[in-house]
Amino acid sequence: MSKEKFYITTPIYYPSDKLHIGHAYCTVCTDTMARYMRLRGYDVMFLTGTDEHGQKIEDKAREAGVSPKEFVDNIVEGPRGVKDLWKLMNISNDRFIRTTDDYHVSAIQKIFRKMYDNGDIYKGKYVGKYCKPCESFWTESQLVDGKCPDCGREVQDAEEEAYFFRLSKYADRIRDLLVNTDFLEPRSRVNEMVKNFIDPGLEDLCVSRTSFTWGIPVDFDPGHVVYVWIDALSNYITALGYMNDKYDDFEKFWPADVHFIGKEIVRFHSIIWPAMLMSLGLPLPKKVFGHGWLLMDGGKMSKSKGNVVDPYLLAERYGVDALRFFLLREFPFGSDGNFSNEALISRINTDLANSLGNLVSRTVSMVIKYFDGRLPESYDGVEAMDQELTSAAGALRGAYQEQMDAYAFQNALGEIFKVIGRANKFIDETEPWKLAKDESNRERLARVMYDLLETIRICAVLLQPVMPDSCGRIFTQIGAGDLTSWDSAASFGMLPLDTAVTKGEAIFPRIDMDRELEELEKLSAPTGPQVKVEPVLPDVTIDDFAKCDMRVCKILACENVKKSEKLLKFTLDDGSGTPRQILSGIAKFYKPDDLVGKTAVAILNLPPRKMMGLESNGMLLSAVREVDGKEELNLILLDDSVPAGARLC
Ligand code: ME8
Repeated sequence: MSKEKFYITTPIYYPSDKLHIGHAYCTVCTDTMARYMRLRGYDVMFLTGTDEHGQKIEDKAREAGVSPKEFVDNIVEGPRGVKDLWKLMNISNDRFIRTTDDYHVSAIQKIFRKMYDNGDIYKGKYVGKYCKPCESFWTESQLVDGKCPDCGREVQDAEEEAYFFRLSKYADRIRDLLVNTDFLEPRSRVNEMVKNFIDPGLEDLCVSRTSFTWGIPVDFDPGHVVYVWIDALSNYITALGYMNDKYDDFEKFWPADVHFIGKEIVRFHSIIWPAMLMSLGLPLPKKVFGHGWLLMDGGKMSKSKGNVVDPYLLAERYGVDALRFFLLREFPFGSDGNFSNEALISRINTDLANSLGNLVSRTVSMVIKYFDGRLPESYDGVEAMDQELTSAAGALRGAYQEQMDAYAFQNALGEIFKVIGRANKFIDETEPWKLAKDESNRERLARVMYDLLETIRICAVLLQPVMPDSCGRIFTQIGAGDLTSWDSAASFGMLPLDTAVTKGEAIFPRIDMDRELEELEKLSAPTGPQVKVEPVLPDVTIDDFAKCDMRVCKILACENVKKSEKLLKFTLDDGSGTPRQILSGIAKFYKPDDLVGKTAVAILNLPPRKMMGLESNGMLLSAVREVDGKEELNLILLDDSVPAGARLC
């Protein structure tokens, strides 16, 4: 009988910066689901990859002085890049797609042409707003307070000839899909989509660009590149072989069982993606699940905020499995959660070191101490000592499955740790060290040990999708042999009575919280000064700019203003022949004598202003920024060869 299929995907990542723990979160969750379905016996296809086109990458590459392809190659394939990270995190993806792969590029051109040929893509003129960081087009009505509704940043005016996709045509079908089926989860995200995007009226989507080149060219209209989201979303089918010969798995695996994605890209996956598939005449994915964000101090992690957490650092320090476990156990999958080093260490100590690790090492040590490492072949009819424990362990697989099938990883792990907690309590209650003192209790003692080993085994079988390596080590220590399958966890008592254990190293060592927090702080402290970069202000016109009369001025004299700690009084040659007086609040940063004779820049046409009884006619220009929380300032000084009165433009 052929196995049932299961196709699961992560979003494909933008290789514009190194990935952070938030990216690892989604991939670890997807990996756990894929491993769980493999454990259940499914034929799994797990796809991940990178989304490599678009203006943002073109800009970043230019800044770095390399070609866009070189830029993304380094982040995807280079040391400590995306692929290295997934290897480190033990991600078991079956396929990795890069949207710069040739087969994907030509498939996108065919997909675009197919939608053009069937009338769903047409040529028009785009007039609207564009958010560069999100690479998203918006209409005026979609903006929130005039800003990008996704990221809250400033948007730009955009007008150009472009191709459009008839999204509006699919509005009713999409509404029906969202409202009347379980396509999108959690359900709260449905209301968001309907209220924000469908109710105001779905407008046709601009799906080509001409203002940059780093994208997949529209083959029948060179000069246009395909909108990056059309390119990116299609990865889920091109990676199976849709419209290409590279793979031949489309018939087998499409439609996807679930796309796991972050909440900010739900709009693309639950509105645009199904509409594209409808246009292509393809079946829709069975489910889209929009998970929450890992937050730092209540805000989203982002490189520009400087609050990203490095998964390499944590995995190398505490072990990949401990980090994977933390991500799944600590945060409910559908909601946001606050990341902190303290929560990570405390979770590792409580659940892994104290609870699971301790249970394994105590049990194995006792079997070695009391039975020389091997339990007897029979216990002379001694029944399980604790019905509550054995029935909880026997029923665990069912309870766990119910939660896993609902993507409730936190609860699924919660079920396992309830049983682990019960087993630790069982040791305290039965006090094996007392039973061991009396030879007549030998069978009862063996039964206690057996119940513990079997409980550990069942828990480890079910923990495998989350901590594959550590479970392998547990199996070795408790002598589980090949009893590690899904079927072997169906009921209590499959482990042979005369199981032999092997002492090994502690699987989850306890972490010294205070010392580690201090270390982590040091390790993640930025090297070099931290400069706070202010966001760019809204646009002004060139005419506005031209109204500012900025000139080169020679500093003829400079002195402190009496009774003022801040002000310096400058006498300047602005080229007009009449000396100009300007007061500037920079006394904290310069000694007057050091500035005399220097060449500075001033804006001259500001209205005169009185300070400390003296008139200031203009303002000297300085570069100001906040470094490590303190204001720093540099007066703008030019080469002395530039003459007084020269205008800045
Ligand atoms: O969105 N917490 O790529 P991306 C949780 N290329 N998840 C987070 C996160 C955080 N702090 N930060 C990012 C893209 N993510 C597109 C996808 S799919 C056809 C194209 C998640 O690299 C984010 O929610 O910006 C998203 O699901 C994923 O990382 C990739 O983000």
